[in-house]
Amino acid sequence: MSTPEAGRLSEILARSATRRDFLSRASALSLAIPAVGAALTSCAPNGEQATDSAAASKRAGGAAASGSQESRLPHNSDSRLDSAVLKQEHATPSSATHEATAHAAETKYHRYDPMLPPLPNGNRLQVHFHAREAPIRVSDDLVVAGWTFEGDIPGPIVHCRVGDTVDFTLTNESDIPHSMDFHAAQIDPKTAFRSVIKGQSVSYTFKPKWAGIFMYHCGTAPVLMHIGSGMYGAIVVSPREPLPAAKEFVLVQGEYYLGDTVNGARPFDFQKMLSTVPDFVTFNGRPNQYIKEPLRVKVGDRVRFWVGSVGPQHPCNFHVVGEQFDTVYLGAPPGTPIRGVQTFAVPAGGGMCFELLCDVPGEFPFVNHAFGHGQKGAIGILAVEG
Ligand SMILES: [Cu+2]
Repeated sequence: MSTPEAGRLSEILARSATRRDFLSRASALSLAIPAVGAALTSCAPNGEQATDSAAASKRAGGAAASGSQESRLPHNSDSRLDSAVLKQEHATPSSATHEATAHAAETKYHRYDPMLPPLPNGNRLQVHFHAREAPIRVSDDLVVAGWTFEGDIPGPIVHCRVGDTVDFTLTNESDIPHSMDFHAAQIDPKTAFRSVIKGQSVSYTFKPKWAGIFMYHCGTAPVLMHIGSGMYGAIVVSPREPLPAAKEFVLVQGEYYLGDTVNGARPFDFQKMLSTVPDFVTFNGRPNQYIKEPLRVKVGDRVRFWVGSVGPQHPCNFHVVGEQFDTVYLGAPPGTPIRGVQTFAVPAGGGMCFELLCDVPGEFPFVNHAFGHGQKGAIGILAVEG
């Protein structure tokens, strides 16, 4: 970072009186650097959205933007900003905003449905997500102060085919700026993945080129804080030629780094995230939820697990106790299969597809075989009924 930018950063952070203020300013800065001067005008209410959305969509359709147009558009900075910002900050940022903890005690638990949702009719899919802070009950005795897409952790599972058109819009209902980065998109991230402030939206269109399970996440600085506070999910892109019939489940592994309870909810703690030692590791946002309520299939069923790890730090060393995968797709199915696999690691920020044929009845634990992480909640039961 150049000296004038660093000086500007120090000045703004010195004025950050509260943690919430810090987060807003840190996020707003991500809109600004390296074009600090244009930053806050990029957040001007009304009028901007249609222009920006049109520009992003146009680009997604292959049209090149001129250099001058690009320099006027708001965008996220590179990730070097994150550590630069946090070196200046003495308070410990956490996700404990008012909205993220309000009415925490009354929040109800629900199991996150792991079934792959059906494909859309036609070749076009409209997806409109809202960035919201909300308390989420992830077990009987634990509510977390979440930053979410659509009020849950993870956000909804999106399902489409290779080559489908996905029209995506994010509307921010939170005081902190947020954004959306789809790993299934090939698009200019500076504009499509840019942050928007409360009340504003960003729209873009993409056509997934490869099959697989791909992470989506908020990309607003500090990215670690936004992913670590729950702003993630998965899109499954099926190949155009259907894979063999199977019971299809989506498992998104995510880690929780939690601070002390505030207003009945435990906030996500940035300093703890930096330590990389999580309190919980979860499949679909709740520790041990599929022990309590297993995935149920029948003998003879083929099971396909779409497994993603959103991290923010750790891989998922995916294994099913008492079973073997006949097929693991390292890349886009139906290509790149490997056969006869006991365990394979899905990297943080990655996704893979695992298949097995359930020819033996029983209760089969599926785990992160890095057992410290299994012990912390990344475990469930596949119940095969005869
Ligand atoms: Cu965010």
